[in-house]
Amino acid sequence: MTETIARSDAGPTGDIPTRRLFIAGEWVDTVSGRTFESRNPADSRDVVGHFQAGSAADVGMAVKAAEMAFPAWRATPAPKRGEILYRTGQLMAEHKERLARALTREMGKVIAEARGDVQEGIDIAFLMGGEGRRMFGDTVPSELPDKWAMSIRQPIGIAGIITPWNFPIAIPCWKMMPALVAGNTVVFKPASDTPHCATLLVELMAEAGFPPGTVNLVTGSGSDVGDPIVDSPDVAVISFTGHSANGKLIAARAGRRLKRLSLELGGKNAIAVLRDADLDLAVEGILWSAFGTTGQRCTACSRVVVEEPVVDALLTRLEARARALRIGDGQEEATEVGPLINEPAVEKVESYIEIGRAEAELVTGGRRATGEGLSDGHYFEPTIFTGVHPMDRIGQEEIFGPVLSVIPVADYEAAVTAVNQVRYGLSASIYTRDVNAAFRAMRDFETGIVYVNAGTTGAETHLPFGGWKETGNGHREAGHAALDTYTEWKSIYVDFSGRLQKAQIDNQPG
Ligand code: UN1
Repeated sequence: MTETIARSDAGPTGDIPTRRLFIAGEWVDTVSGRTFESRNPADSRDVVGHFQAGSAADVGMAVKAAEMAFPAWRATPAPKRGEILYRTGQLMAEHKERLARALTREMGKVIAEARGDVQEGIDIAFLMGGEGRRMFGDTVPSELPDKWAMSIRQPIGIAGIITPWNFPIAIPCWKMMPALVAGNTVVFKPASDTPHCATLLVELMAEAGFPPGTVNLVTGSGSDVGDPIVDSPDVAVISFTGHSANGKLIAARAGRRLKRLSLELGGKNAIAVLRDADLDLAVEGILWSAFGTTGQRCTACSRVVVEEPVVDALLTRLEARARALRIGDGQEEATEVGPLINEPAVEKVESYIEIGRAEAELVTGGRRATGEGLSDGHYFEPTIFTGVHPMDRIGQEEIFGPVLSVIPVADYEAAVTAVNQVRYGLSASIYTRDVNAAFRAMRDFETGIVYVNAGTTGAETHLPFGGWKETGNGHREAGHAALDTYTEWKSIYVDFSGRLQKAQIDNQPG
């Protein structure tokens, strides 16, 4: 493994390694020679590494490599492609602790969650490895005699994979594993906040045996690397997870070339708490969903919609527990809330605190977290507002931080209206002991994911993941639905009657 690590390492700058791009099976420097650094959000003095600041020229080479690799890769039997995914999953499992430690250092989430992030990558590698043996279409009867009808999936070509920093191992795997098992080749641009995680993942993929050019890594900014990938006439499909504003810009660019595009964007996920709910259980789910990953999940709970009779009881418990959460470096097993990703994220959260103070009542939090060991990190206190109206800005806009809005409502009908009255539709949850109310919510919530008596986070990799409305554009990740993003359907008819048979005509009466 030491040897593999050395390959991405262009040598130290002082004590700090400089990592390279991965193109055509080689670790290479950028054409420009420019680099950028990645820092630890728990301690901004800690430089994780220097990374290549790629540009359109590097993207061009990566796309060329992916293009050259495509014919042989698509011709490789899918079960054999799947075996390389299995090997990747095995290597990730062997290196799970090392990956998780690196992930916490670069992204900040607490170590238990970092292990979960890596595990989610392992799960999808194995799931999609299995798809190599199962990538089925339909075989159906023809309406005509002596005629065969079936459909098969085929790869699209080069997949441009643009990923966020909040799940820096899991999300690249969610995207690359289905793309690769289906026979596409990949140009991967990770978030500029987490290039190290991406590099470590690609090192393992190279070691697992992906042929040169099937997986290419280009680090750098969205405008210098992401846009050229989206604009490249040779990249056939784009998958992007990130902010809605960026998703809309990408959609406009990709639309000019009618590219296949899978978008996974924002959320404003709600937990509804009915008056009959087990409030202690609800508190556990709310805290975990709202303040886990410091609120930086697309699935994070940022709204609690509560029936009025239980608002006070719930709020008392929530406030006490939120105040007691241990804030600190995620490397410590006891830490419950790690830092935000960077200084602009802290400033964004602060700006919403100002908005919230004008709209509602601050219950707890609302400030940068201070104290021993926190002064060099991007820490923020778990924050709760109450008396929030469903249409208030803090009840409507994605904050992507540890800020929770409590929205009192009169009854179930008002709760459903509030849950649905946002432009996003990723995840929603209901706490109730009433089985009828639970089933109504399963039907009524306008979200791609619904939980009953559980928080809004924690989707598993074998069901479709994605949202309604402005959370996306109708595509789903994970599950076998992910293959729809990365394959073209081909319907095939074989006529073995030896004569011309006309569908819709020959078999009609008269
Ligand atoms: C995301 O935040 O974009 O369901 C992904 C969850 C995780 C995935 C979140 N399994 O919270």
